[in-house]
Amino acid sequence: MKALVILACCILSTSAVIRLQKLSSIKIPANANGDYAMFAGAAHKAAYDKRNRLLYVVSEQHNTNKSLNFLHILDFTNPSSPTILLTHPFTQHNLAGPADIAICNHPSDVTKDVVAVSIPSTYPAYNGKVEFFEPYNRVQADLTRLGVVDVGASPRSMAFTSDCTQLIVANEGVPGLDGPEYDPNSAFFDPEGSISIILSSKTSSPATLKIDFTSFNDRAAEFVNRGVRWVFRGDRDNNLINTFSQDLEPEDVTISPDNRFAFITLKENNAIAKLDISQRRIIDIYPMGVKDFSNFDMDSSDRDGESVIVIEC
Ligand SMILES: *[C@@H]1O[C@H](CO)[C@@H](O)[C@H](O)[C@H]1NC(C)=O
Ligand SMILES: [Ca+2]
Repeated sequence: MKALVILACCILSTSAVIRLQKLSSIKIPANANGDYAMFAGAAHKAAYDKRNRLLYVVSEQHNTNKSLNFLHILDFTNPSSPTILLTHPFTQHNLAGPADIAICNHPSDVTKDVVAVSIPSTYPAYNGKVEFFEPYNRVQADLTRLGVVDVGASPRSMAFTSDCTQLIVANEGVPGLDGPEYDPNSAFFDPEGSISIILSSKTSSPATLKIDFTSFNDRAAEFVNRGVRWVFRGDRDNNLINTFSQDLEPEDVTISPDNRFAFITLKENNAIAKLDISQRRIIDIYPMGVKDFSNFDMDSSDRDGESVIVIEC
């Protein structure tokens, strides 16, 4: 079972202390029968629609059992007792379940509000999609699908510019087989990590741009020297070369308040990429450096059967 816990925040201005207080919780079912289950990933990612006081919750992607992939729409008019208004299944052939959900509430124009769901392919080698919806309509009790577009391999996190006209998508490009495990013809493949920019998502076939990291390949040594991790470089015994750009894996996106830049974490590479949104160009990759543990207590092994706190490393 996975439950959403709803917290209320009260800021005490005199001392600037933030205290969180539990208001309510709601269980999210793991399948269409309404059953709850442990470790089912029923509540994986959420996005809040502040105009309509709705919470959109997607389940974790199930590649093999498509009957477990959902978007739930919750009524948050009263956060003390949220309810599920609608459950939308994702059952498309060749696609896994949703990886992330994003909503844009336009500052002044309600007709520009839009919901996006990123959906990877069943096999990581292939490109995924982003599907667009109108926000849930309470009067009609209906979720209208606007359209769907192709993005890069294994799309994950997404962020809208504040005017809702551009959606930035991190396509992680995780390595894996290009077919089922039992099929001897399935081969290992590591797709390019990339960023998609989707324009005017409220049309039935929005324009998209895809930006990858191949232009950084001839500077790979420089970035590695600065601390960017290039984890899998290939298997030379088997003549497999894996480039720097294939190894960079965009994970989470956030956009600067002035909408000029997107910052994209490259988790596996311990780095952050900076995208100039209007120039459509990744302008730099910043290494995150290493953490000095010498002043922290740490239990560095889960295999010794006990908790040994190492005081000095
Ligand atoms: C998929 O999940 C449903 C709902 O829990 C279950 O009834 C079904 O047996 C599962 N199918 C497979 C192939 O695991
Ligand atoms: Ca990759």
